[in-house]
Amino acid sequence: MALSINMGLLLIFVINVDSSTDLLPVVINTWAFTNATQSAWQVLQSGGSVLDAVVAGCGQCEVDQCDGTVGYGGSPDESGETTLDAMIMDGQTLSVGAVSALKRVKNAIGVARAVMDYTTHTLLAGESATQFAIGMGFKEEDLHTNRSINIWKQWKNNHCQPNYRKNVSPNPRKSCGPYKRNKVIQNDRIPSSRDIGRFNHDTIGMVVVDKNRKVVSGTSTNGMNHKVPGRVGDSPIAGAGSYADSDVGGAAATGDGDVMMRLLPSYQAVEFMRNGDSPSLAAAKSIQRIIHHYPNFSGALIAVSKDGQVGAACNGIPAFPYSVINPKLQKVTVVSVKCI
Ligand code: SD4
Repeated sequence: MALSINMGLLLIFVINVDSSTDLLPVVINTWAFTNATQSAWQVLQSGGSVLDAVVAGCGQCEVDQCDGTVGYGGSPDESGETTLDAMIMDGQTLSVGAVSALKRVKNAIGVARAVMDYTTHTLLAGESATQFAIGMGFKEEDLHTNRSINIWKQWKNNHCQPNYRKNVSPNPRKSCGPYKRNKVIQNDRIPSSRDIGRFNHDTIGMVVVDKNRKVVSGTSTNGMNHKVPGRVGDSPIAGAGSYADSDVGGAAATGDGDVMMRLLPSYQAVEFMRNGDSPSLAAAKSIQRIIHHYPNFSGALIAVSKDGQVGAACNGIPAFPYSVINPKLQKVTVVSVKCI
């Protein structure tokens, strides 16, 4: 904003740079996945769209196999197979493209984008999502690696622990399957949440806002180690894994997806921002709402307003790092927030 004041002969120009222009465009993503942040930023710098930036950023993590929990070769399910969840959401149109339990295709975020661009659906799942991807020209590949095979073998040798089954025999806390249903069902009085740490359960969740305040969010993950085959987490679910609305801003989540998809924390954070909360407060209030129901919840949320203000909140780990870049920072910066 430039303001000129005519004071008789003295003409004073006061240049007041609106601080929000320093904050846009912005790329923010979960964890210290800085290559992903940089890739998204480069797309914006070379004139690419916000959608392209999110696809490039999340796609970078799929190639890098960030922490082994994004992309191929991680989180083998009970049968040893890696399957992928991803989504992208356009805050201008509220269009969403998502894939869940995607098999044998590495570029899950690319397939999510294809669901958005080439169908009027929102989410494709499992083997059918794979067939859609192949039809759209994505390469069919084996997602196993030596690492994922070894993780699976160790799990088998460790009596299939940890294990996500319940109310079945033999006791899933001690033995591998096959399992049969118990006659008596016992459900936890206080719902539990799984132990999620820095290296066992990380999703890339990204939000990009361009200088025209267009907001796009996305996620990509291989889910949870040793999940029951067919399990889908929060990451491909709009409002859970991420949410974007260019009227307000965006948010993205990481952590225990089985819990988060019940409380839609990304949607909730955007709604808190719509009602006037800062991104930090909106993220904290969304995490608080989860803790109210699941005190042992492990996970984190990033949030960004359409003006480029950023914030994050977390629970169940000591601290949560996220990566961010904007014109003010000039380089990708990892910020750590202390958890609740
Ligand atoms: C899920 N939220 O599938 C995802 C995975 C994750 O950190 O790590 N998030 O539950």
